[in-house]
Amino acid sequence: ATADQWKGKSIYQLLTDRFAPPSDTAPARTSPLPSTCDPALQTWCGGTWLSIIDKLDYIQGMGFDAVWISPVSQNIDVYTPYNYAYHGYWVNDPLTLNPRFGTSDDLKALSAALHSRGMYLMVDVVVNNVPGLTVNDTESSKTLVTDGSRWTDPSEFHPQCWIDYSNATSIEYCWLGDDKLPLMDVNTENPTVVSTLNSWIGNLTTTYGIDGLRVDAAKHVPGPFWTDFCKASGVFCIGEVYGSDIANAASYQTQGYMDSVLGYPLYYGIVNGFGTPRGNMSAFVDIASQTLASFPNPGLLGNFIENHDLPRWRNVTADAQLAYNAMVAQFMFDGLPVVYFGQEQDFSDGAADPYNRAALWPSQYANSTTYNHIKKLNDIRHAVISNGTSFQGKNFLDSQTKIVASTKTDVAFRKGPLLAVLTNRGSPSESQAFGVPTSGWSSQSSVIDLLSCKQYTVGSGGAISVSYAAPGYGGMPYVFVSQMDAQALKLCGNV
Ligand code: ABC
Ligand code: CA
Repeated sequence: ATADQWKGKSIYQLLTDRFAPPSDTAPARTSPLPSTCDPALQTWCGGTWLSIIDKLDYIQGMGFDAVWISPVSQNIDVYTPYNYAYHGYWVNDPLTLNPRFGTSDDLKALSAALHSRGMYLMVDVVVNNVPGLTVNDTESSKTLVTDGSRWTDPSEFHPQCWIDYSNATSIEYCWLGDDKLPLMDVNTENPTVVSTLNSWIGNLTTTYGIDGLRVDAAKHVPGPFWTDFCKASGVFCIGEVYGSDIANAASYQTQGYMDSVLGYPLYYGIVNGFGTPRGNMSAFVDIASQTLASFPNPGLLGNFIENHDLPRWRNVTADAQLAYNAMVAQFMFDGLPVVYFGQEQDFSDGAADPYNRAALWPSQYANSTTYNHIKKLNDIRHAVISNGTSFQGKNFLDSQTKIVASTKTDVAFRKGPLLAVLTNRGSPSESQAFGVPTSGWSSQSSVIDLLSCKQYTVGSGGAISVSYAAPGYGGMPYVFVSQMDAQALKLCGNV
């Protein structure tokens, strides 16, 4: 699928090994299966491509229309100083499937199952590096071997050096990983490497009906490589450009390296703004404004508040209302929401890798409050998108987010027909209010908060005032729409 077709989608990110355990229909590829999945052990817990199929109702029931799965390619299958490659990122041969997660037919079955539900499949691809294993030939000499790697010739690698993050060239040509487990940097200028990878990616997407790619370590490969690689893939590419540098992230769109990138800058903005009670809202406003100004197409950014490399949101802050506000920012801002599995179950263990990768099954896939909050946010997006609801001639997808008011603790932004009013005051109930002086709606008109389905009357000059006092808790987010639109959207019954 193209970038245009991805516009408006909402993505659920999962690690294949950890999302769902094998059942009778999904034979185990790991034996013996552990009786409990302890993330500290950094080993396989048994999830497969077929086991994902068993739980698609759970994902679709939350309103997602795309699933991003961890890398599908073969990994080293040996013990390392960081234990085993359960996460799938230690790809040694992009061209071969990872037998831990199933067969070629299994991956086709997952793709078909998603498509029959009208959902897209996004696959994570790792081409920048392959793991190198250190072996002791003799007492004194150590050699690096590329166990089972596609690449063996020295010309297929960049010479060894560790990345110095203050040096742009080093970021592209030196090595990720560390002494214990070097990630050997593939020579992505070598013509054989380039043509092998380009023909592989075209084949992969067509053979398995892959609709989009999450491009691992995008900032570690010179951009022009991606232009051709993504073209050869024939599908939407969203790159991982880890870091807060907005100009650098935006260059992937301005230079035409790929369709889009994950919203790392906005992530830092959301953490600064909503990661602590009465946090730094002006940092959120700054980053959000710069993001809007810097990316030619912010509507394609992948907006997240946690992932497999970052702390769980609820580890950053336990406060539920802060999480709900952060999620409204994640869903209502320009871009595609990307929810990391477990976010909907309030997983809070996991300040870092590997603890942020717990198996989902102990949650029993519960119909939790947060699951329903996410469902509501997806429902709102779907309703405004499919209904074409517009404001001043602009619909949700075609209008750019606009920040209309902010204070130290509050922010209001409009996207098309919706006005989000958020706070970082947190859960304690406060007899405090926040006023949006110019909501865009006319005085005395009626608006509905789609999260509570309550009606509000717009005050003079178009002002809306919200209160942060509520029985038992405060600090809730609001998503307003005009009453007429609310009736058309049918999200709040007969309002
Ligand atoms: C293993 C162990 C861990 C151990 C670690 C050292 O080694 O499991 O317990 O702590 C895979 C596995 C990992 C594994 C690594 C290394 O390989 O999943 O479990 O860790 O063996 C992608 C994937 C990631 C994957 C790889 C490698 C790449 O999402 O899962 O890891 O194929 C860098 C890369 C980025 C990479 C990330 C993990 O590391 O750029 O592609 N992710 C700075 C840099 C970033 C850097 C980040 C973390 O540090 O700028 O480029 O990401 O090292 C902000 C700044 C940022 C700064 C952050 C920390 O602070 O603005 O720039 O980021 O304020
Ligand atoms: Ca590189």
